[in-house]
Amino acid sequence: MPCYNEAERLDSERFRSFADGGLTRFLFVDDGSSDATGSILTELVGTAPERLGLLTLERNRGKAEAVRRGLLEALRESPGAVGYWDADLATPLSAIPALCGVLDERPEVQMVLGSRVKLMGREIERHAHRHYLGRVFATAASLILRLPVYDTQCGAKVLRTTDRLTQILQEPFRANWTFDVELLARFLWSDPKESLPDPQRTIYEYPLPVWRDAGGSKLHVSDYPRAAAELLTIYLAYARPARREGRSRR
Ligand SMILES: Nc1nc2c(ncn2[C@@H]2O[C@H](COP(=O)(O)OP(=O)(O)O)[C@@H](O)[C@H]2O)c(=O)[nH]1
Ligand SMILES: [Mg+2]
Repeated sequence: MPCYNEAERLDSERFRSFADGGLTRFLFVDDGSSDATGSILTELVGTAPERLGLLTLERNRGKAEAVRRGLLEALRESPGAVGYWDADLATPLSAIPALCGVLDERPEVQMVLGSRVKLMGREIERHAHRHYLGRVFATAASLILRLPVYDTQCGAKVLRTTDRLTQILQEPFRANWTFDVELLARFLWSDPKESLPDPQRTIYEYPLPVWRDAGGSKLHVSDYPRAAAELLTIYLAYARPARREGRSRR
């Protein structure tokens, strides 16, 4: 759970009660917060230290690095799967068993991505401008990755523990807001020794039943140009044909 200045939004009780009943362990990463997040998390973790943990980054490193450091820390305990989840609980914690269930039912799947698809009978509540900007972004990401992926940016993902996962998390991400796209690019193309995974079998998008914009987002429309620049960086570093061919020849 990457947390940066979440004192206002963090719903400690929800985490406590969810952790109480289940198999999930939460590791909160305090990403150099300057508000009361650190003390709130310390208190929360103290109530159930066997199920809740805290990793404190001394200074603010951004969501991508907070997630990467948290995942590597979580992997040290060799769980069956790890994941990351936005602390504002825009995706409710109740989706965790559903995403993990996909890993249980489909042994070939290595990544389960929560996906915000506005279907009848679902509660996907996003502001219109974020929805449409998000669709443009998602289309660009899908072209770069050459995958029919609908939603790369939902902050709810579960990843099967594999050597490949540990390996692709070793280096800090180049991107910050769009690191999810970079994670997918690394998963697809970064290991020249192993055969490349078939994304249609190994990556699974799970249409969420509920997703509610929690408000208080730190991502502003003014960040979109930066997100676009990050996508270009990802394309140049991983996806352009010359890079991919170079990798497969190595
Ligand atoms: N904005 C921001 N969020 C961070 C940072 N580090 C970790 N996060 C976490 O990233 C998650 C998503 O943040 P949020 O502002 O809700 O972004 P959005 O939902 O994508 O609009 C939250 O759990 C944040 O606490 C950081 O440096 N900046
Ligand atoms: Mg949010």
